[in-house]
Amino acid sequence: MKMTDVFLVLCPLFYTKLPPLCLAYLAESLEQNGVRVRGYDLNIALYNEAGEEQRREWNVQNNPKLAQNITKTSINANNPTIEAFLSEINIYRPTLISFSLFKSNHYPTFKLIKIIKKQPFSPKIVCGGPEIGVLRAKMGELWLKNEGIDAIILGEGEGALTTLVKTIGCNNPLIVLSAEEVEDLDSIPSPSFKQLYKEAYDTQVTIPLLMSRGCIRQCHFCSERLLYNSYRVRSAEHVVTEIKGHMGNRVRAFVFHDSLINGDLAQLEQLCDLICKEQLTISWEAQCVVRRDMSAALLKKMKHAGCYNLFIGLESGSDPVLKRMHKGFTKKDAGEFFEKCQEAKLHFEISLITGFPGETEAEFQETCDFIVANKERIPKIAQVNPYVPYEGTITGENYPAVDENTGRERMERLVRLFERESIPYTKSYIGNLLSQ
Ligand code: B12
Ligand code: SF4
Repeated sequence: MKMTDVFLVLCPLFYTKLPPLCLAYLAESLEQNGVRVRGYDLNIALYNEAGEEQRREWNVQNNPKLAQNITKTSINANNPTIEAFLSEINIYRPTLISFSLFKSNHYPTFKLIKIIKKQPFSPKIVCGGPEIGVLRAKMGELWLKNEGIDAIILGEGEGALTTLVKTIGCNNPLIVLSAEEVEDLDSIPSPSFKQLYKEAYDTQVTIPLLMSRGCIRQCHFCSERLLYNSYRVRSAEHVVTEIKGHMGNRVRAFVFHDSLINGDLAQLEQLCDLICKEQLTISWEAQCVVRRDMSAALLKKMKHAGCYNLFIGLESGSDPVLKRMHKGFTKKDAGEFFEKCQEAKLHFEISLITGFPGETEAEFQETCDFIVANKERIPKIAQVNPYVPYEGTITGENYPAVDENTGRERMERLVRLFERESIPYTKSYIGNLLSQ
């Protein structure tokens, strides 16, 4: 008897401190449409087996070496986690196995697909997630087909995956579907994580949330535009109902995974008002952009609604660099925004990029001066990285490239400045986007 339609799988490397939103969203949507689902977070399962040193390297870092190492040592039929997973394929005989592909996990994913294809019962394989479009553009469809993939879905997978599982036949060419963006985010069922809440998550105390998809800005160094075409936001009621559901499972801490929490100020205000009205005692953090039109009053409301930290992409303290980056604000706007956060007693952290194309020594010095001038307002520097061009970004080709060494050297000079001026910063996030 057929017991499952879809296995949803996430391979390492992926962040381990929060359960993965991609699996949770896809699982909930499929189930709502009558599809039987099983979730396999192989990332967390293999992390739990790993030694202490490997665990330290697992999170946050851009670490293709570790991904290759795990591919060699753990992704094989002798590994107990993989063996158990393969035997479940034979027990539940799913129609489809879905893999979520990120830059950080494609080596292990492709090896596992090859192993699955050699099993006596080998279901169709579908891949989606942010890296699938990048790989298709770089390597082509034939290459993906040769890796054992039967279908790829570009974009938000909720609707398209449901359609695919109900229609997939035995076509030979690679099926390529472009998912349509869902206009009304309230129509997507909120993730409950129940498909993932097995042993690994019993102790989970923090849950990721999503209020919006997309971004209102178009910074030239950012690959966000490859993921979403338009900015959409959920209603406050929909988000609060989800929060209350998690609170029923004793969860009180949340991290918003939105590209920015303040894309729609009216909706953000409604969310804060509703959290306060319903007296939900929760804490949360989020990413946020500098906005001239955001008031200190709203920042205070956020604080009352449980916000304890904001991550703000400043990137530079020089107006010509900010303009070239297309950040949409000036250093004056940033200084005033930080002052409002301070007035609201809202803790925040900022990130910086060194060596963006065209950045002159004088412009870099302006950033140093800005940081020093605002050191009483900025509670912490979260992250500093030399500029790295990503696929799909506008690399600033109209400006002379700053060589890699200069970018690194400026990053190191900033760190020395933080030390000298006693400005708090997160050591592990200095240069963390550089390949290990
Ligand atoms: C929050 C976040 C983080 C957090 C938490 C990470 C986590 N993994 O949960 C932190 C800060 C730790 C982090 C770290 C990193 N991150 Co990050 N992060 C994000 C962010 C802002 C949100 C992710 C999210 O939860 N989205 C919401 C969920 C629902 O969306 P989703 O996962 O994309 O899934 C949807 C679709 O992709 C699709 N889908 C997914 N799987 C599948 C499967 C199938 C079959 C189908 C059909 C569809 C499908 O449907 C899903 C539902 O709509 C995104 C940017 C963004 N706005 O999405 C970047 C992003 C995911 N991060 C990225 C990167 C590069 C990193 C780092 C490598 C950075 C670094 N060098 O340190 C590390 C890697 C850490 C790790 N090992 O995983 C890139 C990934 C690019 C890529 N091509 O893979 C993104 C896309 C940012 C970007 N624009 O470049 N990140
Ligand atoms: S860097 Fe942030 S604000 Fe700029 S486009 Fe990307 S997600 Fe939006």
